[in-house]
Amino acid sequence: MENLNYPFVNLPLPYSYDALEPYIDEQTMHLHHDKHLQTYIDNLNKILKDYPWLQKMNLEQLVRGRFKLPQDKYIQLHNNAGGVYNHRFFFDGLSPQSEKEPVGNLTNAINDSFGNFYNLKEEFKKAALSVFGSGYAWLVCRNKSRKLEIVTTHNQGSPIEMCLNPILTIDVWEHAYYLKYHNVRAEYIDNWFNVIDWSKADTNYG
Ligand code: MN3
Repeated sequence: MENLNYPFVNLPLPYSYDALEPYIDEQTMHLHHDKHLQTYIDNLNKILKDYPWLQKMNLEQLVRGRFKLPQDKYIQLHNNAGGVYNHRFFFDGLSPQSEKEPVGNLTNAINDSFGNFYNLKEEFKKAALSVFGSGYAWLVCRNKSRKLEIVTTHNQGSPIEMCLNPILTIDVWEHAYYLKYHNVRAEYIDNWFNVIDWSKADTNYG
């Protein structure tokens, strides 16, 4: 990730808006990146403008931090910093040249933790479907044990707040899929598996 410090800018996607068709449609990508993520970025900058001491923090510190601010300001900061971090992580984890299955060290780690890739897919889909309302499902690892786990977060909560190392995520807010898939989140999840950048996921695993 680049541009980790204030002022935050909306970095261009690493692929064209229509590159993930037919799995994720062009119009959704435009709205999701240019409107939704842009709003998180604008709001984050607006809050930080009033707090020069917070401008020194990088994005991860802003997501993790428990800052002494008025309650409403703290909630706004937390939601918008999480919105920027999570969306960048989500978009960066997609690719039109998906390998369609795990690569590198991550392959062994998935087999160790889940038995095989098929089981991971089943469990991941179940988790992504279980998010009530808006949120994300994540493949993460614990920094010490290196063991893989699937977790979900609500709204713009992020696993980095729980000291978990994110590897892969799916955004299951309705804005991520409603235009194309309407209420059928399961179909969106199935199709998202076709555009995962497994090399990036393996790099995130390290
Ligand atoms: Mn989103």
